Amino acid sequence: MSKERTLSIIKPDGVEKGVIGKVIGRFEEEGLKPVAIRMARLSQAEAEGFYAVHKARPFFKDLVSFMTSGPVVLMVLEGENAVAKNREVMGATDPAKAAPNTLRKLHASNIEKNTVHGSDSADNAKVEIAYFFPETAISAYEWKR
Ligand code: YYY
Ligand code: MG
Repeated sequence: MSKERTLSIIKPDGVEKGVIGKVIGRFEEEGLKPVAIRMARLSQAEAEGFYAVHKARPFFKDLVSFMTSGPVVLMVLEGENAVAKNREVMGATDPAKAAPNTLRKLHASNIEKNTVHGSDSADNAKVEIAYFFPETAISAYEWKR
């Protein structure tokens, strides 16, 4: 086990449904400590760059359009095995296939409007965190609870 960081995004549907607090609260309960948080409305170029790996996929255009449709909450989460832990708490990409009590099962509407993003590997997490946050915007602190 090692302390790790991952990038989380509360997508426009999560912001619109008013579950920002519920999602962040769940991360805190699960040992995923927010060390940077910023609300933003992504530009088309930012969303396209962020999801560049999916550029050739049939859902790319709709994904970019959805991700720019309203504000998002960008977060860096820190914790033991944060990448895998966050993916576990998020649940499967398609909420219909997501395990009970995962964020996507609880809040997502469909495979596109699926409430949260999470990095899928430690290497990608580093790239995704740097895409949105300079190191100086990340706050180191310890939990006392
Ligand atoms: O990492 P994760 O978000 O669980 O799924 P990805 O396969 O990386 O796809 C990124 C994003 O694209 C997904 O969260 C929704 C959207 N998407 C889609 O709209 N339709 C698909 N068939 C697959 C993915
Ligand atoms: Mg992914």
